[in-house]
Amino acid sequence: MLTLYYHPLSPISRRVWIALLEKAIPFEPVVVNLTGEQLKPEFLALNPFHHVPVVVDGSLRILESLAILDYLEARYPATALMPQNPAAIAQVRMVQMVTVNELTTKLPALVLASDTSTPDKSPDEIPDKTPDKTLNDPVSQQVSTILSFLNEQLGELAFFGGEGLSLADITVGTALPLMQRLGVKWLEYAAIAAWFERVVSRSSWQQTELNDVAFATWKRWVLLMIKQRQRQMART
Ligand SMILES: N[C@@H](CCC(=O)N[C@@H](CS)C(=O)NCC(=O)O)C(=O)O
Repeated sequence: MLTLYYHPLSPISRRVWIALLEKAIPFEPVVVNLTGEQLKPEFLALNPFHHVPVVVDGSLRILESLAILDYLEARYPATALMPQNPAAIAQVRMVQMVTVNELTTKLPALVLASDTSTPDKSPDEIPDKTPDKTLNDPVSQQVSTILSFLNEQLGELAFFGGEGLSLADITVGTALPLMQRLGVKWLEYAAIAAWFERVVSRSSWQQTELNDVAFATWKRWVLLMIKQRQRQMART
């Protein structure tokens, strides 16, 4: 049986977790405690970059969430999560890459903006706390550009790439719930608003959604990561 090394608070693991549920692939879940277990030699032998998710299927070990999604699609095609026509394939991959390169890179700034517990922050470091309303700071402007792009890509489609759930829906659909909880709204983007309700109401999303306590823990992890990076930068 396939093994998924993951953590339930990891939004990137959640991509793979949802794909496994959608495809009804049986798997053995192994939680990797991200407060240090990922740095132990046993896990580094699986992923030298100390990240979850990792999938092991027989003698095959795969890291990088998008590579894992491609593997699952090719190996377990019965429930297809990739369209067939060239333009739709390009759209799926484009939305995945925009999520990875543009959208998720804004999450740390949004977490920082929503944090009220760090009095040592200088006001210059604190982005606007209501990005949905003002859209007047650089991060909110960038988020708005991404949402507008996604809304245009979706158009009249039910899902990115066509009428069935795709790998793009899974990739962007596991990042946007975090943005929503951090205060980003997309009321003016009607296609995104309808699509969002469509995906988050699915059983696979419901089964893997963070509760409020887990979300608060995830936010603390991100803040810790930001501080660690700031300390590293100060040392160099
Ligand atoms: N590019 C990787 C990124 C995975 C990643 O950043 N995972 C985070 C959790 S969301 C992690 O394992 N962090 C622990 C660490 O870096 O030590 C992928 O897509 O799989």
